[in-house]
Amino acid sequence: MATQRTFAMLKPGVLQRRIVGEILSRFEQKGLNIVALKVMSIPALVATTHYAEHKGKSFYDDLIAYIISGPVVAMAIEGDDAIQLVRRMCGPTAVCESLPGTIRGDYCVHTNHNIIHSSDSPESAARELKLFFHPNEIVPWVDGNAHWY
Ligand code: FUP
Repeated sequence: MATQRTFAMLKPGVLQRRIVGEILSRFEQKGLNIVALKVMSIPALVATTHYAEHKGKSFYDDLIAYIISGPVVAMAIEGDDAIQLVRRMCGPTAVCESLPGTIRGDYCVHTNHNIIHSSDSPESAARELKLFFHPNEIVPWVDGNAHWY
């Protein structure tokens, strides 16, 4: 197991639904460390950079419009194998494939509003953390109970 840092983002609507705390609790209870956290409106340039791989796809314009339509909660999460672990906790992109017990499986029914993003590889994590956070906004910390999880 290697300690990794990943990027995750609660999408527009999560703040309004007042379920931010519930979702953050899942990461805390799992034993992962939240090392950066902020509420922000995504600038259009950041949105198009973040989702550049989808440019030209049928859902792209709606995706950009949605992601800049309201505030998001951006975070950096650290822990052993954090990138794959957080992806698994989120569930698959298509909500109909997201099992109960996953965040997408428990909190949404529409794939285009699938409430959370998380990085899918070490390369994506590095790129996305740099896009959303200034280095001094990421504050690693040590959990004295880490060996119990
Ligand atoms: P993910 O890595 O799980 O966030 O998924 P993708 O990068 O493939 O997709 C990014 C976002 O585009 C999804 F979260 C939702 C949206 N999307 C659609 O609306 N329709 C699709 O068919 C695929 C993705």
